[in-house]
Amino acid sequence: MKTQVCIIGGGPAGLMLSHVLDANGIDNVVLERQSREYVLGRIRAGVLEHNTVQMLRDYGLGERMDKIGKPKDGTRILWQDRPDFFIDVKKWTGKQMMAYGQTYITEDLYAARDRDGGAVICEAAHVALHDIDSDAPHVTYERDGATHRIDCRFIAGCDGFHGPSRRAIPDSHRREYMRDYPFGWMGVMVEKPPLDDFIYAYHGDGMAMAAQRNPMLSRYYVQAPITDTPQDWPDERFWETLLSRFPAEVAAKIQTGPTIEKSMAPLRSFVSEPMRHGSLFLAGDAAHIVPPTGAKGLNLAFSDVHYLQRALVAFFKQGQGDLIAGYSDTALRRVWSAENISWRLTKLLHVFPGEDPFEQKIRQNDYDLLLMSEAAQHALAYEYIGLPFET
Ligand code: RFL
Ligand code: PHB
Repeated sequence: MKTQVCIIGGGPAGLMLSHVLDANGIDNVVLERQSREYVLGRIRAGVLEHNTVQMLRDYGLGERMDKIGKPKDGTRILWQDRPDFFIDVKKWTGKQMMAYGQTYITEDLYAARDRDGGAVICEAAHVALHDIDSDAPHVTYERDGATHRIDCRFIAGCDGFHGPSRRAIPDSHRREYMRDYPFGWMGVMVEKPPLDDFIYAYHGDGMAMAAQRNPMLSRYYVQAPITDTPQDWPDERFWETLLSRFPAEVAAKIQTGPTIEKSMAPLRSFVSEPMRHGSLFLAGDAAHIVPPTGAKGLNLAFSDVHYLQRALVAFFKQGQGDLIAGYSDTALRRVWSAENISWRLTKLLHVFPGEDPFEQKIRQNDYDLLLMSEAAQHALAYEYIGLPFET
């Protein structure tokens, strides 16, 4: 098989890139290791930045989002024994966020690929990249007991943190920056109406968070030791812990019940530079991971796709290579700003095992600055909604 762009990974980054390239008349094929049902069964992000919302609308993918998604003016922070704070993105930036789950976006993207006759090959095993240093790379994979080959001009590595694309770049040309946190987020899904706002709650025992998917589906998280598994957190323990970390008047409004999903998400900050090597581009989690504090992971995947599609369209349609050459630097500027805010929010809102009273005082002082200073409120809102795309 021959195509212009071979996209490895059928998560949000790969599917969105495929959709946008197709809309620009650029031939592409998506190779996904898992079945479609598996990909659609994953429960992950729930908050979209203004830029992501705009991209979905611009490419005809906004219909269901605008129907069932919930626009949000910001996110609330509650703090044990301190006044509440609202990250007011509407007030400071004029923009809104959208509560719309990654699962819905992936469903919308698969539906659009089906409708437009996009080539998405699921259950592609042993995907391997070849000749990425050349102008004529190829990708091999196995399916139905046979080995297949796709020749292309470019490869887009959208295969997440564990995929083969990043590792295809020689170690000597790749630098990785990593921070693992000693805790994770134990998350549950429950079929009960959510609270009105997204809420991060800081408590001396650890963070808790309230999120939402739809009017009858709530998502909650508690900070837990990294070694914990869902088996360590029977529903009763989860709810007791969650409610104890929210102020009593908010806890009273949380509707608990039997959970329909429970999983542990480790927290990690990670960037691999550069995001291009020869004919291979990396986008999304293949190149970087942020901790969920700040909800930047999915939004960064979309921002990479924005810069990458722009570069590929300029190359194939106008014969210009400068955006291809600049892709990595441009994408990385936005990546690092998201890494920065996610890291700072993670430090602000979590209890770190072994931290001393000095670190606790500094954290409290960071929060007090937010309560006091309009300049600090403005700066946080600006970073939280995500930087504008560079033109
Ligand atoms: P994805 O979604 O991981 O998709 C990559 C796709 O590549 C496929 N793949 C391969 N395909 C072919 N051959 C191979 N060898 C392959 N290896 C892997 C995978 O099956 C998959 O379908 O990356 P993408 O598209 O870059 O999208 C990024 C987002 O999914 C991610 O940033 C967020 O979901 C991160 N994230 C969260 N972000 C938030 O903003 N808020 C959250 O609450 C939130 N929760 C989460 C998360 C990520 C999690 N992970 C990665 C375990 C919770 C979890 C548990
Ligand atoms: C979610 O909706 O699951 C969610 C929202 C905000 C976050 C993390 C997760 O920071």
